[in-house]
Amino acid sequence: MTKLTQETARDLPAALSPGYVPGDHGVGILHLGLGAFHRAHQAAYTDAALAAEGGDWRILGVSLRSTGIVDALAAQNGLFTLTERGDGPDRTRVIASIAETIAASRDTEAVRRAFERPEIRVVTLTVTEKAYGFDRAAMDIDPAHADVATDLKDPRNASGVLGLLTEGLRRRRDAGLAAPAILCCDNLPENGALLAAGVLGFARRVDPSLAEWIEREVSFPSSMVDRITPAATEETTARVRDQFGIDDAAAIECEAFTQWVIEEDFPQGRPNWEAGGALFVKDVAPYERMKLRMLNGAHSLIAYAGFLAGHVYVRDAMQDAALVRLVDRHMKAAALTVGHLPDIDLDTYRGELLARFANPSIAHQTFQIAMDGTQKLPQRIFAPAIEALESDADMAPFAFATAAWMCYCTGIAEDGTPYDLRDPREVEIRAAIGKTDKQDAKAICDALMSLPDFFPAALTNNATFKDACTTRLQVILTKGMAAAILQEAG
Ligand code: CS2
Repeated sequence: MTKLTQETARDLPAALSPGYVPGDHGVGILHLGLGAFHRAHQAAYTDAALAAEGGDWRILGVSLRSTGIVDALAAQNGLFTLTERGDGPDRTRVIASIAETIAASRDTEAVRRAFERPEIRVVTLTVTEKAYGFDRAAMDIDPAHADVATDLKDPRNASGVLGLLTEGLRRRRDAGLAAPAILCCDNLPENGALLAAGVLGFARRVDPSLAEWIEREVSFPSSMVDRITPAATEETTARVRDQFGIDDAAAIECEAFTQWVIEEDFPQGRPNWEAGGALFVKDVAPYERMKLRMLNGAHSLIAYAGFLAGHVYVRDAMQDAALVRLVDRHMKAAALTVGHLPDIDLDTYRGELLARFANPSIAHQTFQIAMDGTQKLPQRIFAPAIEALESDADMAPFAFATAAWMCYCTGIAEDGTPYDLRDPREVEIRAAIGKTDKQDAKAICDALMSLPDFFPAALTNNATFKDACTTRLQVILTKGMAAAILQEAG
């Protein structure tokens, strides 16, 4: 079997090959988080930009935890195949935008040193919500977050996200280098402002003059990113092997749809990401709200309700007519909280989302989406729930999604099988509901609503919302999720 490398890539059909000679282009982007999503999204946009316009914009990719992806990419000269799977035939191409890789767990100093390279003009991040260590309510760092706490003690040897960014920026300032733009690509609300607040919060504690420099010099544009990308499986690799006769240990597959809306604020320049379809706007917030509340909110509903009802993949859940009615209802309620977008009709968007979720070629596990609920629910479910309550709109969809998450927190499937919650607050959640009677919805609801810094007071103090959650959780616990879905869907 032929391994994918620079040499073997030359023999591939032209349609697969990058439209440029990778070695002709230098590095310009430092990216943290080399997971599937980055390879299906920013790496693909950068690839399109390089093909369209050239430039020294290849990516130095850092994997913060896993070393496997770094080894796989290093053995393939950074190349990997991306297969887009939508309505039409699959479309596979070789992405060549990743030039170099670092496994942070093996060599963290190499990551810190990467910031010292003058050619780095943009830093991008896909590290997941939980990796940062924000105190979102205070728009500051959470000093209790494990990485933040460790890095505050030894900032020059930082290895967590906020610590690394701060130390990287310190080195740039001290070397007299221009500040890069730092672009957060995680599913967080106002992710640019939040990341700025986190980095500044960290810097203020270790070096106030650095904080001033960062405030003056560093731009943190916000961005909304979207492309459904399940974790790659053996089938992903097998498909590429069978179709093209190449062995690609970093192969990835995703849906055909893709969207990237970015705030235009790149003082040192940026790739022509428009070539991949990116949209540059002044204010990303309404796009973010739409995506987080309609797509991700409905995704979380599907994850918890679908997983508990026995649906392994989102596409299976979308065959459950009653659950689809709830998904549609959820998106309608969420849409009411989004506001006006000049170029997007929210009814059309909702219809597209239903079709995207049902995509039979995408094997996206409900259990994968269910993870990290405490990091996801605030922006996906709680924020629109509060707005729905304020405007006297229907809050039942948000209460049902919340109740589904609460049932998921019990950690026991309906057939009695235990599962890990895969949430950074798993221990706390288990401690909170450990002693409660697993049939007592009120006790579980009270316990989970009392987790510190999680449920907003606007929800816990609202008897209507609390009752709506408790009643629904009681139905789920008593009758099972499938029956509860049917009852809720009416
Ligand atoms: C999903 C997202 O896992 C999750 O929480 O909701 O990863 C979702 O697939 C992406 O945001 C789609 O762009």
